[in-house]
Amino acid sequence: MSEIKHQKPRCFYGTFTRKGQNQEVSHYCPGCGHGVAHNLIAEAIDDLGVQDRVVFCSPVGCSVFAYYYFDVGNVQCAHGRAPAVATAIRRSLRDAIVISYQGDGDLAGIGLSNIVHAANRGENISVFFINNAVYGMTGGQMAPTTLLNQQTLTTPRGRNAANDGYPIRMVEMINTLEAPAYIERVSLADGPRVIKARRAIRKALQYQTEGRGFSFVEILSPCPINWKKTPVEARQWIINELEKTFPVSNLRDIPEKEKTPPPGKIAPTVPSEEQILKMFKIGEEETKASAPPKNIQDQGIKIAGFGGQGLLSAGTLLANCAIEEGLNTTWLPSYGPEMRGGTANASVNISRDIIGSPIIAHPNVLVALNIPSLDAFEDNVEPGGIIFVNSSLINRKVKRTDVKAVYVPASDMAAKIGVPAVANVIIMTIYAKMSGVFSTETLAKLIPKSLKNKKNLLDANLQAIEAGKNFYEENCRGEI
Ligand SMILES: Cc1ncc(C[n+]2csc(CCOP(=O)(O)OP(=O)(O)O)c2C)c(N)n1
Ligand code: SF4
Repeated sequence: MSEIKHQKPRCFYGTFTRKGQNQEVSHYCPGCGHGVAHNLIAEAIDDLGVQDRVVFCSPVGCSVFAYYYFDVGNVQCAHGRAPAVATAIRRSLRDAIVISYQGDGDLAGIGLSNIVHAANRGENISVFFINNAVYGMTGGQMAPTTLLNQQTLTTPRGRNAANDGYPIRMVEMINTLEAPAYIERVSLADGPRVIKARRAIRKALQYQTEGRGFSFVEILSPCPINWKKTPVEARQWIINELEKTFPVSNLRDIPEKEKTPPPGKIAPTVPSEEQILKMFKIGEEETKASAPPKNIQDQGIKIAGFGGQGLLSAGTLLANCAIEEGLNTTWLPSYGPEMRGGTANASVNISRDIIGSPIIAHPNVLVALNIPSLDAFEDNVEPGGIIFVNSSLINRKVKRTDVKAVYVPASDMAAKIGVPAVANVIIMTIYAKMSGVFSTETLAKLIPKSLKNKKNLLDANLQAIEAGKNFYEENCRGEI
C-alpha cells in the first residue's frame, strides 16, 4: 500500500462551504498567494497539534473569509485591528494559539498603530503579514507597500515619492523595537522560497507555544489579478521587483533563554477576582448605600457648559450622591474637540432599576451653564422636564413652553463666594431640593471626597450649598 506523503491539512474544512455561488471552491483568484499562505499555516497547525487551541484573527481584505477554510476559532476583526483583538484573546485565553493574519492595507495602512504597539508590547502572538503591494479586495489601489513607479488603480502613472511617499518596510520598522522575538520576511515566488516561508510560519507558531513573545512574518505574496499579470508572471515580478525593495531575510530570531523576561511570560494581566472587587471597591464600607433605594422617577440629567466649568466633576458628584442614596446611576462625559474653553457635557442617569444605556438622548433635567449648551440641548428635553439656566451667562429665555425653566444667576452667586466652579453645586443643591432624589446632607457629605486634593475649596462648596438652599426657599419652594 502506498503511503500518503501530502494531503489537505486536517485543520482545513473538508468543503469550503460559503454563501452565494460557487460555494465549495476557494474564493481567491487563480494564482493568489493567500491560498498558499493559508495552506502553510494550516500545515504548521497540524504539525504542532494545536488545532483545538488556535484562534485566527482574520482581517478586512481578501482574506476576510479565512473562517470558511480554517476549522479553528475565528474572530473577524475590524480593519487593521486584528493585533488589538489578538492581544485581548492572548490575555484572556492563556492556552490559545493566537494568529493575526493581515494584508498590507490592513496592517501597514489603516492599522499601523495597532501592529506597532502590539509588537512593542511583545504580545505572545504570531502575525502573518501578507504583502501583495496593493489593496487587493477593493480593486488594486495603492497600498503603503506599493513600489515606487508601480502602477495601481490610484497611481495610474506609477507611485511617485513626492506625492505618495515611499514604500513602508514593515519588518525593518518592527525590527527597531526591543520586544519582538522573531522577525522574518519570506516570499512565495517559487518552490524553494515557499519552503523557507513554510519554515518561518512554523517557527512563529512554535515560538508562541513556547511563550517566547511576538513573532512577525512578512510574506511577499502574488496578486496576479490586480498586478494585471498571469500567475507565472506575477511570481517572476516578485523576484525581479518586489524583493528588491523588500529583501527576503531573517532580521531577528532570539533564543528563548536570551529573552529577559520573555514578554509572553510576564506577570498575569488578567486581574484576579479579589483584584476586581478591590478595583471597583465592591464590598468596601464607604460604597455601601446608607439608605434603601428611594421611590423616584427615572432621572436623565444633562449638565452642559464650557470645558473648565467643572461640569464633568459635578456629574460624578451627582452620580455618587445617587449611589449613596442606594440608587443606580451612570455617568458619561462628552468633550468637544477643544479642551479648556470648548463645550463639554456630562450625562447622568439615576434610577431604582438597572440602567440599560448611559446615553441620554432626551434628558428630563438640563443644566445649561452657557448659551451654546442651551441652544444645543433645549429642544431635546422631555416635555414636562426642567431646564436650569445659568442666567449669569445666558441672557435669553427658554423658548419651550412645555418644560419648567429655573433661572439661577449661578455664576454671580459663585463669584460672591469667590470660587466660580461652585456654580454647579448651587444648581445641584436646588435640583436636590426640588426633585428629592438625594438630600443636601448627602451632597455635603460627599463633597470632601469629590474635592480630593483641593480640600481648600471645601468651605466654598459648603457655602454654595447654603446659597442653593436659600435660593430654593426664596424662589422655588412648593413649585414641584
Ligand atoms: C474601515 C474600513 N475602511 C475601508 C474599507 C474598505 N476596504 C476593504 S478591504 C480594503 C483593503 C484591503 O487591502 P489589504 O489589507 O492589502 O488586503 P488584500 O485585500 O490585498 O488581501 C479596504 C480599504 C473597509 N472595509 N473598512
Ligand atoms: S485580488 Fe489579489 S489578493 Fe485578492 S484574491 Fe485576488 S489575487 Fe488574491
